[in-house]
Amino acid sequence: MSSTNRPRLGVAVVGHAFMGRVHSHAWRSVDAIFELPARPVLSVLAGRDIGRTRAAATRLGWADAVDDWRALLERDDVDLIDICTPGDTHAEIALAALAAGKHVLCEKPLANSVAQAQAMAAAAERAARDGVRSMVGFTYRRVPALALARDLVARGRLGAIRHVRAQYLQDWLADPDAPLSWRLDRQRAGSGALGDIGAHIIDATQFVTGEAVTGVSALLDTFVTERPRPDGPGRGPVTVDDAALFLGRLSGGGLASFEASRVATGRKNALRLELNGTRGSLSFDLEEMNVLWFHDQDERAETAGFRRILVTESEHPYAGAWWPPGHGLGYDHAFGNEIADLVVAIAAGKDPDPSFADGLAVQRVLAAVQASAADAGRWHPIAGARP
Ligand code: SOE
Repeated sequence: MSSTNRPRLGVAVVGHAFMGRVHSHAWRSVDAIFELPARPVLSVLAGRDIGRTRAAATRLGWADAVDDWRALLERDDVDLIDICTPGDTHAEIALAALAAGKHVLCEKPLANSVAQAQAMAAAAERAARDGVRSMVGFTYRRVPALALARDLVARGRLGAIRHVRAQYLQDWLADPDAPLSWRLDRQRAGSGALGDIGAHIIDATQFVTGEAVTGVSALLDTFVTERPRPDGPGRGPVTVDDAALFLGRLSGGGLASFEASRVATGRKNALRLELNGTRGSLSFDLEEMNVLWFHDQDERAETAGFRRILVTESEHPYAGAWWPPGHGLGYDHAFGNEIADLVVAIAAGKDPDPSFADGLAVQRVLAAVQASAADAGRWHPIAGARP
């Protein structure tokens, strides 16, 4: 369809730090890559400081800048609000946006508490009745290799899932002099490595297996308890975890282990997932994100073994929209895939996934991990667990 006869989808992003930049880049490029049923228009970037927001808007390609997200609610040139702010603001912005009839994309974790996530999921369900859509940004679902992993599991190629080994390892807090930021403040972020990156491996596990985490036993630790204040002398308290380690049970009967750390020296962005099923196994590492390893247990022992699949063929999820086989994708492409799916769902009048209900499901696991860790690692079942 040519750009003239497609409806426009006016977009606003709230926040212009790491996530705001990645999302802006994806909104700007997505229409050039995918054949979309609506044309995303980069209407407004919202921030807190108008000078900095204007500068970011110019650089990132936004037509306008505002210093209060509430200004977006009344604007006719905004159909969708994309929330890229710290977790303590997600619920307020998302609830107001949905009430104003704006579609919402919200970064993960969905909220800072189960109560907030419940209110958001309920509001999303109500809004969907009026055609207003919402999605939570578990972007790794749109990495082609993980989408392929899910397809293989759904097609029964792994049989019954016995084990999931999930890790998300980074090292940007290994330096004890790395400064404080909102990500180290429990009031703003909800938790540390747990919510920031642990949320991703919980969602990836539930997404790839199609099963729910039904209970956990957990340990959390903060190795560096005070860090330099970024804008003043001295050090201030770190109020979140540096690392989270937990065991989980899956609704299909399998066993899962989870490890999230921001002090794992040498590991930069290593989201690793290994699944062992009765018919085979899969292994993935985000630091080599175009590759999926697959072992087929039904093959003859003589030649069986982990096979390296380069997930860049047009048969593979999302890959065909991008470059020729072998010309791999990177971190930002998954956001383009996510946004393309969102635009298609909005135009088709369908609910995109992951939904706010999926975000709530992850939030329940996060809360159970925190409760278990505060309770000497005792087993905490997850009420109403759903994949
Ligand atoms: C966004 O999806 C995100 O979770 C960030 O918030 C993390 O900090 C990043 O390391 C992984 O991606």
